[in-house]
Amino acid sequence: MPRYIGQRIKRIEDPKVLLGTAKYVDDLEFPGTLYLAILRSPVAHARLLKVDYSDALKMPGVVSVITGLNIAVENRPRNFPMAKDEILYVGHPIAAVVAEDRYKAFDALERIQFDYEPLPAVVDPEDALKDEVKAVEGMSNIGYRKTYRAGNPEDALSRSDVVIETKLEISRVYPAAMEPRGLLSVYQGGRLTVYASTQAPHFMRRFLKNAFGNLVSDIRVVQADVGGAFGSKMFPYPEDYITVYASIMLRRPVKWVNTRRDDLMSTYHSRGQIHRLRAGFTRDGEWRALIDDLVIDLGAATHGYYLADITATLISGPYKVRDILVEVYGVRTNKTPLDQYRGAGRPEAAFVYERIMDIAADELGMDPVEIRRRNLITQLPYTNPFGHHYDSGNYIKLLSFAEQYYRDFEKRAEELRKQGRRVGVGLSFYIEQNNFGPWESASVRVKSDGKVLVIIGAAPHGQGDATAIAQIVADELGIDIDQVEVSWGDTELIGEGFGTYGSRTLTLAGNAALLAARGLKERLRVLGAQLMGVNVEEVDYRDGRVVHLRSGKSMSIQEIANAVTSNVGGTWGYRAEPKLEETAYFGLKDYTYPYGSHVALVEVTEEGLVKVLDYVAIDDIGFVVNPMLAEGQVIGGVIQGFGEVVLEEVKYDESGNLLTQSFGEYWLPSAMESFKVKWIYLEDGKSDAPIPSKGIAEGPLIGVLPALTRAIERAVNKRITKIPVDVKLLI
Ligand code: MCN
Repeated sequence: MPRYIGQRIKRIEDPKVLLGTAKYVDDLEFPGTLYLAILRSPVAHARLLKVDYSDALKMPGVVSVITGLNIAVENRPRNFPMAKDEILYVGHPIAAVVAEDRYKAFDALERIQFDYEPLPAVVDPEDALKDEVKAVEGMSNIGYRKTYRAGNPEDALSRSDVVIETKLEISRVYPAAMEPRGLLSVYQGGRLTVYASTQAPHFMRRFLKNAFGNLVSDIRVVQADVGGAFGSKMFPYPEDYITVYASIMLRRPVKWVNTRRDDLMSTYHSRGQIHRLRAGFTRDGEWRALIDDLVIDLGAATHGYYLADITATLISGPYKVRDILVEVYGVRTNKTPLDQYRGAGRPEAAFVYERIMDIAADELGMDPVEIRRRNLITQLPYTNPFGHHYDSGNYIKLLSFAEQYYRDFEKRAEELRKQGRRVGVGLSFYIEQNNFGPWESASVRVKSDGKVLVIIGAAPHGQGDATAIAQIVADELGIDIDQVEVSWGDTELIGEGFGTYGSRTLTLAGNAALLAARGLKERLRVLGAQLMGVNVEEVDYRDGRVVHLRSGKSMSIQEIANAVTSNVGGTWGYRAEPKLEETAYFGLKDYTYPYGSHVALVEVTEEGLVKVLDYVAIDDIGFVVNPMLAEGQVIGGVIQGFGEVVLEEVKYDESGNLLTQSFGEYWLPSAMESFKVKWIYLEDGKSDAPIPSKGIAEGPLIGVLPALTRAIERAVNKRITKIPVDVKLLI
């Protein structure tokens, strides 16, 4: 019987955070560290004519100024981490000052003169599509173009009884991690060690190796403690390359940490999609066809286009519609480049298919639950029109479960409406795609004190995966959880790995740890038998002991570890290698597809504030290893989603000036807006992994957008087609 998995075990990660002993990049100190500050463009689009940094260089404490850094950086604007001859967005790095302390570095930025000739800025993504004014000189604004076609959508649309035509907008948001991005690059004795606020150290090493492999032979990347990432610290940024370059050139440790203002303009924004669509339904609510023009606002680089691919291929969500055309246009604009944020393309898809469901329900006079029931996929596995293999579960069962809450919330809303209050209820159903692969690694090792150290290639940064993985390993080895330690985030601890993203860590690293622990049991049997002088065929591993079945003799893990690690002379000979560790890699053949339904009861006050009166999230993620950790993800994700629906929007003026340069203008949900979230989980949709889990971390942000939007729509009784919702305009 497992003792730990399935239980609400408290997080082993928390003591250092609570005690203030966690070390973020900015807490790390090396003797002789230099500080790097970035001069960023104040204009959106211009020809850069001249950068004069001679005055800056004369300032005391200034060591170096870097401009026009020219190294091959995958997919960055024109492959340069810095503006060379063309400025492409507000915040585009123009120069970097390296100085003895950060104050001197920032002071010196003010002494750099640069001449530029303004160019017209491309701001509106639909204007960009016209391709008249160029966002990047000499290049088409259409940086990415793809057609997704399935069935015969034109025909299916023409044969529909009712066609909904609408434009839906999901604004740009900023993935607001509590800790801004930062990096400390230490070049010492010919070796490069990079301490980073990253969610994927092995990934970062691959990128840095490609950029600097000709200058340094090996790169070690260490993940410092990370104060949140939400997808934004997955790929390296221009500043990372600039800082690493500076430390290699100067042969000194160099530290750069973004200010909040810099972070708001340089951390890649996300979402930024516009859908102009026509959706065809039969009179009794069957969704038959979709034709959608998807414009994604890529900003000043094209690397974020894959988000539109994810949205397009999941645009039918959990529904049976198969006649679909999505024309994807990825447009360049003079804005901060776009990349992933929690959910990465799936929240956008869910916003679209769930808006379609609710609008259709209104147009057809149908109940929102009924129209969904009518269209939900009933047979799993199911291959969707663009090749996603929805693997397992029971959508109808989960919907019926959610319906009970929906009906109850509706009753309560009715009562409140009688008192003259503006109240609405929203229900969403969503599908999630996760376990982005290809695999993850784990090593399990017995230390000299007999405790078990698990090292994973993934790099959690707040999710609590270490606790869940300790639960898995403790159960597999039949030992107490306090005998298990989990370590991660250092490319030197484990050879290869990926990181923590795509709601993959528990399933991929957790199962890798399980397989490694199984291997370790074998090693312990061999060593135990050897040390007891008996045949290995005659021993069994049972709850932390190797037991000789005939005699009842046994040795604990501690005793075996002690014998092996204190054996100075190696006197027990050469008959077995004293190997007390095992490494395993685990990957699934395909993605997994959790699903869920969110139900919200919302009031819009006289002042135009959105108050969530009740909220329930119901998910099926297969086997849940630690319900408390999963629930934590749901609560955080739902509140984050409230921000996206009600508060958060990156804003630019028509010249491309960034208007949201502080938390005064970019509003995040605070304790004031937060509300209680009830989480319920079903376990019908298991994955194929030995521990048959799927991911939870992004699902809540997918389910919340359409549920809250609908609830607000019902409260104000006006159709909503854009998030964030400008509630004050609607009341
Ligand atoms: N879990 C579980 N049983 C399951 C699935 C998960 O007990 N069947 C638990 C896990 O043990 C883990 C948590 O739930 O504690 C989330 O696990 P998982 O779904 O595997 O997701 P990841 O750990 O891979 O998290 C990545 C995900 C992503 S993609 C973003 S973005 C995001 C998110 O995590 N960024 C976060 N949540 C975040 N939470 C914090 N605090 N900070 C971020 O930057």
